[in-house]
Amino acid sequence: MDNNFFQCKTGMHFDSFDVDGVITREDFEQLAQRFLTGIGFTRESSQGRSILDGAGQFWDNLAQAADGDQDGRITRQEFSKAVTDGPLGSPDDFAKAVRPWAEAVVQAADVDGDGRLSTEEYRRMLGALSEGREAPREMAFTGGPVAVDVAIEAVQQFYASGDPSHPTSRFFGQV
Ligand SMILES: [Ca+2]
Ligand SMILES: [Ca+2]
Repeated sequence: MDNNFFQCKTGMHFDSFDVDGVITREDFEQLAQRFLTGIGFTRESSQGRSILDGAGQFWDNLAQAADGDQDGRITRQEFSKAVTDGPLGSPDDFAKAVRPWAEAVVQAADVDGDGRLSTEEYRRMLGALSEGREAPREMAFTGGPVAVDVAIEAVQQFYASGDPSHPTSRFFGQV
């Protein structure tokens, strides 16, 4: 694996979470809010509460791994350190940190609760995740329902893949 690619991509993660030079719990609440708006649930719905909770756990995992001075803010430097030689040093580590968020996203997307995402449910999830940007075409399932487990892995890869050839890697643009 090209580790520079992974670091470059996670640098872009930082940019995608950050609006003011540091990432905080608030950025993840906003991530959750944007997803909820995109998929059409309110914060007060059971899906809304799960999404907010999943985003909070995603933040907790990142903070635990990267907030070196534990001031509740992850600076770019702290983030780079965790990704370069720290607890977020591999795509697997990153995928683990993403997991609670990925689970919450997929469960919310499974609107009829049948344990699978139909093409339509999957498409809505992807649209809400990519927030209006063009989603990777390869992530669009055309061949019928996808088991929840498989969809959770796809969302983890969406954030964590360190493989430049992985289709989801293009989500963050050319690197
Ligand atoms: Ca800090
Ligand atoms: Ca379903």
